Amino acid sequence: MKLLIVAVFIGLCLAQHNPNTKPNRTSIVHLFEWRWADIAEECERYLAPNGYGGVQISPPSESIVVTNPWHPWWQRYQPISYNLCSRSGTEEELKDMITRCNKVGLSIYVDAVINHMCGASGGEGNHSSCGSYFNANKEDFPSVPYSSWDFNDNKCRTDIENYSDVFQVRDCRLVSLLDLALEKDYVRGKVAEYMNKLIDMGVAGFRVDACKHMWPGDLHNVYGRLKSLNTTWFLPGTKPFIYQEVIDLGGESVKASEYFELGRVTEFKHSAKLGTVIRKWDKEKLSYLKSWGEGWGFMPSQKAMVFVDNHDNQRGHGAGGASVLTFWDSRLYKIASGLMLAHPYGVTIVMSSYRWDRHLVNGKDQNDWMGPPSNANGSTKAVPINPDSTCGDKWICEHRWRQIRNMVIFRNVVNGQPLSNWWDNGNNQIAFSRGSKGFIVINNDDCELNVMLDTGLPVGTYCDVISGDKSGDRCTGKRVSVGSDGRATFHISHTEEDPFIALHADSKL
Ligand code: AAO
Repeated sequence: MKLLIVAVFIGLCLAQHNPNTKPNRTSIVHLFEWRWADIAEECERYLAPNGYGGVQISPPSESIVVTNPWHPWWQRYQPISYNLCSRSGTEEELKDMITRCNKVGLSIYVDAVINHMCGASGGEGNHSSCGSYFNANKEDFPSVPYSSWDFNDNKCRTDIENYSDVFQVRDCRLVSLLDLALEKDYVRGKVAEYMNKLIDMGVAGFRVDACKHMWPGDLHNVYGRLKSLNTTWFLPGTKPFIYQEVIDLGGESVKASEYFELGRVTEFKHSAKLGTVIRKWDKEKLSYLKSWGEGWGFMPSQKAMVFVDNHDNQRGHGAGGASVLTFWDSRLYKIASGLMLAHPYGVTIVMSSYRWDRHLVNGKDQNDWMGPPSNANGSTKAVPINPDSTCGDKWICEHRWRQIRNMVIFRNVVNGQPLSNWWDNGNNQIAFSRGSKGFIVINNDDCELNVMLDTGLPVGTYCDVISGDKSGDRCTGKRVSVGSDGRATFHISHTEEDPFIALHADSKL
């Protein structure tokens, strides 16, 4: 019994579920493939003033450099060492970015690739982002160092073929990536050393890659070795935020729930289902969202990380399939983002992408490997900012779209408020409030919306933050008058580019 109490206590101490964002900053943006120098600028010039809480960065560890295909984005998911030079910049640039973002109140989350090293066919040489020598055939990575003793070959030397066999999933190779033996004290130590170095540099937490392929007990041990966060930026004793990538759409041997105790977990059902509902596939309707969240069989809200799309499923990798909404379907994408950010479920991640030459053949993108906008030598291009505040050079910057940015602010304003005043027309017109702080109305039907609704808001005139912005006492978008009874009349045509309206306490005129 005593032992059990101690075990529970240790479990609670390890529970790293708090995103460590500044108060009332609720959302993280994934600046996929951005250079460190650009992220630092973006924290200062855009993310801080617009209420973002943190940034998920692409893997900073040294990776293989692949030239066939030409510098694919996924080369960064093949570590060669834990040195910190990557396609996004040098260790100094990384450090500078973490410091500058922290200074303006933005937390940095590192995508930690600790399940494996490069692919078995990675070859031998110095084709790595810091130029370190390695030999994939011999499993020799001297810059860590790891040798063939540090891999799971004694358990399995083949690729995962059967996802219903838990031993295969966790001991064999994910798409031929050399699988680290995380049960070994030495390997655990090296991984923790890498993560602790980043903690010392000031990061607030980690997205842990491919957790399905690691035993929860091994992760428990590694997380247990992590330091508290750097006290220059965080309160003494603050644990790193951990969110684990586990794809669980049901029907496999590994369950997301096995990882709940260790940190948050990515809820892929949210991404797949949100796309299905907004596309109105499978006879789904917005009105069914009344029970969105746990009511749809999702994991508990306090364990969930949610997103409309991620860097994998926006290009057909990972899971979610064709229903997943991306910037390519911008109208529906904005509705999906609005819904996710208005709804209290989970901790939200906004995706920020780059455009590539998508080439679909029978639904499969032949160019799903294409990396970020690059120079001839493969180095990543800077993100230029246009005078209208959009991004140039194929950087999409969804996080700068007015509708998405303003819904991130909406989520901050309504933080902690319950979902209330639900209304729907039995079809694809819905509305709900977050307590008395915010209200959203969506029309995804093929007919007009004309209705008077209880908003839960105090009397006054509000600026709709989807069609415009409040600036001073002016509103560049639609105005909505809420009566002393909390009711207001809404008109939304189904032909509008953005068929939804959002009002909140700070958009009151
Ligand atoms: C590249 C090449 C490979 C080559 C390899 C080594 O593409 O051909 O063999 O190098 O040389 C990324 C890319 C990979 C790339 C890799 C390394 O996506 O293409 O391989 O970098 O460069 C599984 C994992 C999940 C993983 C996902 C992609 O469980 O952890 O695959 N995501 C992370 C990262 C990702 C990265 C890695 C891991 C590796 O986010 O960017 O890979 O570091 C099922 C399973 C899922 C499984 C998927 C895909 O999903 O449930 O666990 O994800 O299959 O294999 C329905 C089902 C759904 C199912 C889905 C797809 O939706 O309901 O459950 O279908 O079948």
